[in-house]
Formats: sequence, structure tokens, C-alpha cells
Amino acid sequence: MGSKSDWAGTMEHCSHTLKQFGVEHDVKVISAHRTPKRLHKFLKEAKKNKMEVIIAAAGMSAHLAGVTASLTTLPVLGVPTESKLKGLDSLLSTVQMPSGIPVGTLAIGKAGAINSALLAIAILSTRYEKILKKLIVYRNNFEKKVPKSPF
Ligand code: RP5
Repeated sequence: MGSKSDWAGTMEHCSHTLKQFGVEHDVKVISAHRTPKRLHKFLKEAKKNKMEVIIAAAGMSAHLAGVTASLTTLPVLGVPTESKLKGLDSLLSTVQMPSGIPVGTLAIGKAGAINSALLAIAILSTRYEKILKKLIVYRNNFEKKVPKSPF
């Protein structure tokens, strides 16, 4: 994530969801603007460190996911975090990638953070049977939790 401020209330939910599925993950503060050297180093070492999916969360003029995607061939998921403009600035700067370098962009804030984890899990489930089984159980339980009537 681009800042420590992206953690509480937002990316902590991504991490929590990954933990629920037993998916090992690193959590780091790396900014495309403030710590570009850190970003380059992280991505240089990503494959050696057995990374398979990268989730990049940032707010305001949010270039983290786009720059990350330009420096790796791993799938990059982008989470626009909330801002003074309610995350609309973050959403547009994450989602509006010109053709050639894709970022799989999720919703603004907590919902996007949770869904980024679930999408990463779905990507990993094509390779890992254990994760696929957990995803099927999760989906079945999820459906049961939705009430059939609003009252
Ligand atoms: C972005 O700037 C971060 O991702 C964060 O959402 C936003 C504001 O950062 P702070 O000023 O709260 O550190 O780079």
C-alpha cells in the first residue's frame, strides 16, 4: 500500500481475508511517488520471493498499481483507497490504464480490499487445489448468509 494510512479500515481487511484462506502474503508500505527505489527493489525480487499476485492499494493520485504493473508481468490488482474526494480520484487513477499495461481494479475502500483478496484467491485457485476447495466452501456459505427476504 502507498501509505500506512491505507491499512486501518481498508487493507487490513484484505490481509484478514487472505489469512482466512491460509494464503501467505507480505504486507508493505511502498509508494510509487514517495519511495520509488523501494518499489523497484521489491519488484526486482518479487519472482525470487515466489510472489504470484500483487495487490497494490493507493489513494489520491494513485499510480502505485499502474507503475507496479509496468514493472512486472505478475498479475496486479489495484485497490483505490478513500480520499477527500471519497476515493473517486483514486479509482480513476487506478482504473484508467491506457492499453498495454493492465491493472485489475476493484471497488473503492473496504469492499475493494476484500474483493482484491478474493480475486487473488480465485487466481491462485487455478493452480492450488487446496485453495480452490476453500473458495468453494466460502462461496457456498456466503450464499447461505444472504436472506431470502428483506423483512
Ligand atoms: C497515497 O497517498 C497513499 O496510498 C494514501 O492513500 C494517500 C495519502 O497518504 P498519506 O498522506 O495519508 O500518507 O500515496
